[in-house]
Amino acid sequence: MPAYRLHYFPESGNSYKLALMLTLCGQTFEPVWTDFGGGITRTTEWRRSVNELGEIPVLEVDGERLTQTAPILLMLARQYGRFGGETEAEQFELLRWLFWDNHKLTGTMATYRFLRTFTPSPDPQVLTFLRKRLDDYLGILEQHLQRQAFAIGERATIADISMMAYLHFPADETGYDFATSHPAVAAWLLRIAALPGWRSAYDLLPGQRLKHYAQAQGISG
Ligand SMILES: N[C@@H](CCC(=O)N[C@@H](CS)C(=O)NCC(=O)O)C(=O)O
Repeated sequence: MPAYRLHYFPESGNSYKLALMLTLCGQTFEPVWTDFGGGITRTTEWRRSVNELGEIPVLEVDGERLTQTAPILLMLARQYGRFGGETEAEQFELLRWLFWDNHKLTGTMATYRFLRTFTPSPDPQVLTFLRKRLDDYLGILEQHLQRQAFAIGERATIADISMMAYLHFPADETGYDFATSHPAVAAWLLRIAALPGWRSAYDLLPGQRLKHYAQAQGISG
């Protein structure tokens, strides 16, 4: 059984992707809380000793440090024979949604939520720009999920785990009430939450949290 150590911070949906995948595959990991808010991932020392890319999460597997959630999810899916593609066509679909998620959906939602919720005075024009792009991506996902239960068909895969991670956070963090704005996305989030062993990010990733500014500022959408 490999020994996993996950370098994370609780608000990191990217960390949650790996924590959830390991959990759904029946694995445990040692949580390594990282002071992202304090700027440690920007230091030369952290980049030299933990991740040259300056990013959380980092998954240590028997002491080997791995980064970038998409290839890690693909590796875990292969190793545990869970949530992967079973044919070449499914594998292609997985990669297609994982790339789209990293580039568009997660890439934009992570930045939007961080600015909106966890920084003291976000630039409204930047928020408006990001929100417009996010509305477009969420619309694309909504249409897709009106046609099928999960990202690549009728069963959950790592594409769903990757895409749902940032969308499952509370509405006062994401700025979206999906049940109202994107009902197919909301129903899909419930289907994923019904998977045996599913747990939320704040349940799986404990420790000191970032300051939540949006509540105090009364930011809505
Ligand atoms: N594509 C990367 C994204 C990782 C990422 O952007 N992580 C965030 C925290 S959740 C980060 O460390 N951002 C630092 C930065 O962008 O400077 C992955 O899937 O692992």
